[in-house]
This record gives sequence, C-alpha cells and structure tokens, in this order.
Amino acid sequence: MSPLEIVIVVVVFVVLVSGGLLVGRTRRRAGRPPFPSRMPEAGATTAQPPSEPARVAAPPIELAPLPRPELRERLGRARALLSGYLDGLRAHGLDESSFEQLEEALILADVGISTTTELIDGLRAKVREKEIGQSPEALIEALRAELTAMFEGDSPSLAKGTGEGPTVWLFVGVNGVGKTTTIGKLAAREAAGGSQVVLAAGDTFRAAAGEQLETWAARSEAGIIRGSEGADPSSVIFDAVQHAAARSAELVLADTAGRLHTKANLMEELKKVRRVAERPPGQLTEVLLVLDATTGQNALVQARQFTEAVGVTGIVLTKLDGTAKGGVVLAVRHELGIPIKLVGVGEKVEDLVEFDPEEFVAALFE
Ligand SMILES: Nc1nc2c(ncn2[C@@H]2O[C@H](COP(=O)(O)OP(=O)(O)OP(=O)(O)O)[C@@H](O)[C@H]2O)c(=O)[nH]1
Ligand SMILES: [Mg+2]
Repeated sequence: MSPLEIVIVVVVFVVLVSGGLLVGRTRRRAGRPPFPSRMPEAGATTAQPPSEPARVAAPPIELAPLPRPELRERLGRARALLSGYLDGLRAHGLDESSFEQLEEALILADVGISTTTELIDGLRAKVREKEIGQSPEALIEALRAELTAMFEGDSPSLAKGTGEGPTVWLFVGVNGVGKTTTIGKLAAREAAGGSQVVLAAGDTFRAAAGEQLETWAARSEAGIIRGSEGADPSSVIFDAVQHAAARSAELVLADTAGRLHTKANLMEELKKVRRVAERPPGQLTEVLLVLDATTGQNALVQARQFTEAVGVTGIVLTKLDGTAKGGVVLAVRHELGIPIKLVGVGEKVEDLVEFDPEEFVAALFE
C-alpha cells in the first residue's frame, strides 16, 4: 500500500468509528426512545437521591422471540409416571383393574379425588356402553381425549385493554410460587413482542423483592417503579400506572407480596391493590393467580380464596419441570372454571409457555 492509500484507509476508518457505524449493533429497536429502567421510588415523601443508573446484574436478553422450551423433555417426570402406568395397562389387557390403574396414576399426579372419580366414571361408562373399543389402547386414547376436552374453549392469550391507558396485569399468590419470576419472563416476552412494559414492584414487604424485579426489568429494558420498604403496595401500583400512562407504555405488570390466602388482613390489602389497579387510566384486564405445581390439593383452596377476594381471571402454573404432579390444575379448571394461561417449566427467561392443552397432553402421552 502506498502512503497515500494508507492515509485514505485511516481517514475512512476514523469517519466510520465516529459515525458509530463500526460500533456493535445495540439492542434497542429503532425509533424507540430510551426507557429508563429504574424510576424514583413510589410513595417517596421528601427529597430522594437522584435515580441511579440501572444496575444490570444479569446479562440483557436479546429482544427477539424467545426460544420455546422442549415440553416433552421438561415434563419428563410427569411423562415417566404416566407411561409406567400406561405400559402396565397395555401389557395387562382391559378389565376392571385398568380403571384402578388409571385412577391411581391420576391421584398420584395430584388431579384430586373428585375430578379423578368423574374422569374414571366417564371412561367406565364409555367402555360399558361400547362407545369406545374394548382394548387398553382405546381406553388410553379416550382418557387423552377427555383430558384435552377439559380445557375446551379456553384461550391462553392474555387480554389487553381496548381503551386509553395502560393495560394492567396483576399477579397474586402465596409465598414463593414464582410470581416475580413469571413477571420477569413475561416482561421479556412482551418487550420482544414490541410492547413498552413497566413493572410495578408491589412487594414492598421484602427489600430483596424490589431488587429481584429490578434485575428482570434491566434484562428486558422494562421500566420499574419501586416503593420504599413497608410502603403501601397500592401506592406503588398507582405510581406505576401513572408513570406508564405518562410515557404511553402499553403494559404494567404488577407484582405483589406472597400471602397466605387465610390471612384476612393481607387479602383485604390485595382487594385495595386491585381497586387501585383498575382505576383509570389503568385498564386491569387480568388477575393472574400463580400456583406452584408441586403444591397439591391446597392449590384448589388457594384458587378459591384468591378468586373470592380479587376475581382471578387465569392461572399460571409454575415449576412443572421436575415434578410428576401439577394435575391439580385439572381440578382448578374443572371445579372452579378458571382457565390456565401460562406454564413455567424452568427458571430461565424463556421457560414460560402459553398453555396449549393438546400440546401438553401430547407431551405427557407420547
Ligand atoms: N424450576 C422452576 N423454578 C421456578 C419456576 N418459576 C419460579 N421458579 C423459582 O421459584 C423460586 C421462587 O420464585 P419467585 O419468583 O421469587 O416467587 P414469588 O412468588 O415471587 O415469591 P414471594 O415474592 O416470596 O412470594 C425462585 O427460585 C425461582 O427461580 C419454574 O417454572 N420452574
Ligand atoms: Mg416475589
């Protein structure tokens, strides 16, 4: 290269770098103004220290559609339990003990006595009246069809408001079921879908809860409104809705502290949170009860109590990975009529899937 060519190459390089063309692609979508990921604390009375820059404790995720986890693999334990029984059934042939075997499998999966009895009685009647073939395979197929049919007409999609103002989805449930984690996963999914999301750290009971949510917010470029420890959770939700409305953000995901459904004062607090969340400009369209798949039949009691207090619109069933249980959602759906919206199958951001009954039943039976 001649000296003149070297000079030209250097000048072109400097121009490109100063113009930002050689700088790595940023994650932010074009045309979207920066959305601060940490907001001043809600319920602040006197002067607050200036907002700190976002503390990114986890690497930011790519704002692209998240990979879908392989359900067959995640539901491995539930599938193993069921397939053990189904293999036994096929080997033995169809007789009264076939129903007993299926009954045992459903009870072990935590479907609960009443829903299990109804399912098994229905199958018995079908065999007796020769509605289905007289073989173990026909019985298994009929069970599969019955299970899928239990969710008929449900849609896993979460409703968005049609009027002015941000949509609010409120998350409730007992301690440690996965509310905050689900909000974090969902924020990433909604942000990847193009929504501007604000997280409301309504769990003001534990200081760490706000930090946990802040980490998730940073990962998905969501805004977050936090309250000081012990602040009124409804004031945090109120501030988050105002904040979202002022910035034309479409969605507020409202976290709440875990609480026992038997504690009347905490359920009263939740009622207030709900009232504030539905106040315009907020449009409360979903109250999601998060249930831990390993809870067993107590989940049914939780669902009943939370529904009575705040009108649950859908269930998020978490921790379905690594458990053969989780059948209690059949009881929740069957006895209370609450649809299952989302299922958590791991701790990572992509480990949240929309509940598709056919896909789930297939993942269990195939
Ligand atoms: N394996 C697995 N773990 C999960 C899932 N969802 C949440 N967890 C884990 O469950 C634990 C509790 O989750 P959190 O999101 O903190 O639960 P929470 O309901 O917000 O808890 P509180 O705020 O204390 O009531 C964490 O360790 C999560 O990583 C899931 O689908 N699968
Ligand atoms: Mg939490």
